[in-house]
Amino acid sequence: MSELRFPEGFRWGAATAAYQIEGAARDDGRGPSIWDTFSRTPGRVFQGHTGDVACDHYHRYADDVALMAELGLHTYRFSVAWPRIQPDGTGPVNPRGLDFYDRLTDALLARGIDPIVTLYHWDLPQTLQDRGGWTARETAEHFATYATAVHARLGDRVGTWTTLNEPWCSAYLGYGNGVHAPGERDAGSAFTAVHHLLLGHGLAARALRAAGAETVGITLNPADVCPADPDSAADAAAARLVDGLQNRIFLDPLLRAAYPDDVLEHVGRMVDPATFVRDGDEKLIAAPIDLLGINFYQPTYVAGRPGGAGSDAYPGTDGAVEFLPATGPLTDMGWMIEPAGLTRLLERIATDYPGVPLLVTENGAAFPDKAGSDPVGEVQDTDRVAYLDGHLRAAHQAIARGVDLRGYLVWSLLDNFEWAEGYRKRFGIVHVDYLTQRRTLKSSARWYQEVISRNGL
Ligand code: PNW
Repeated sequence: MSELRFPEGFRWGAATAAYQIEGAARDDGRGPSIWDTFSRTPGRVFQGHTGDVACDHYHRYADDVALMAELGLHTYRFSVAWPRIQPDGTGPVNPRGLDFYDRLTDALLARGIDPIVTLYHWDLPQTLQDRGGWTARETAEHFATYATAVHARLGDRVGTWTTLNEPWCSAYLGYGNGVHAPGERDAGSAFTAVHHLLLGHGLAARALRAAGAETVGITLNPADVCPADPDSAADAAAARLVDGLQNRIFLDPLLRAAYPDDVLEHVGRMVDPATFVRDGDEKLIAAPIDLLGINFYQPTYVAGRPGGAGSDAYPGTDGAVEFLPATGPLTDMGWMIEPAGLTRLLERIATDYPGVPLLVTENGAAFPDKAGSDPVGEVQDTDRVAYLDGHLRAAHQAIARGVDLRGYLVWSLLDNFEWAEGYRKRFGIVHVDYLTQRRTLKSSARWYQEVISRNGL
């Protein structure tokens, strides 16, 4: 296959999230988060798995940073656990919680790895949930206070800050269909949460900027929404609706300072937006950003059908939309493998929302360990190599077509706690044996190391 080079300065890295890898759920004054509560509630997570121990990264971070250095990562995206910093979500900071991220940051910098901090990857302090969580407006304000506290400690060494990871998941899976913490099921709550998450982002982004943060952004999981039949007007309308619910409801207020009218109208069938959107909010949400993080896993195909089943992850789509089942080769999540979706998505965002540099903050795949592969030697994950190779070619194609894509972060560095799926889904390029906490590079890690060193494929 022909050689493919990425632009000079392209940033190669990997991503993780606090609750998925840290463990140490009760160490050093950490308070409980909604994911502790959720995972300890029977029936919520596969086989009752929790993040209590996870990859024990809290105690093994130095070894994990050494692994990153071995792979040649330029950058590492990790999240800060809010309940380590403010155990109750408000009030005085817990210095021992900040100490951990201080040590981690220093370890990364000592190896020449540039940290990217995500301030919120879903682990809301339980105390704030008890006061309404993201359905309560005050949570947005508390989030900005927390962001300021983390920046005060790490801002002299961390240049790149993202506020939220995938607010779509927090709102729709957390408050809409209950698949994620806090497990609520109410369309009105989901839309209220969308707004307060965005408001929290805007307030935090502005506070970070005022404190001198170099690069401020947010990470979304926008969908590449495709009509089942490109010639069908009904399918196009369905695609437009889903695009509104997953993409424009976030991108428009963030980058155009206004919710789209068609989205407000759809939301209004379930809850009156005037009950949570106040004058001036959209302007606050549109605080300037320097970077937009894109997480991409698979495309979404929809058809417009009266009586269609819809999806409980997209409130109000029942009776109107049919989500097509994934086809072709699937990952262990049952997700489709269609790299062209990444090219389409990046081009679409660059076209419709020009002027913001993009970063792929997550892309990767879960595959089971193969029978016959030898975790003590190396896990032969050729399926993951093929997935990553295809998506890097797709990213390269977007760059060739003019998209300002600054880098690519693989999800994930380590096998980890895959939310409602527990530990049974493995996304890592590094294998984790949860009995011994032994890390073993998979062949995808060796392959990625080579990609980074050549800056291409
Ligand atoms: C993202 N969906 O989650 C998260 O940012 C990661 O923490 C997670 O491990 C990774 O992707 C893999 O799942 C998602 O239902 C969870 O569409 C669910 C969905 C999308 C992303």
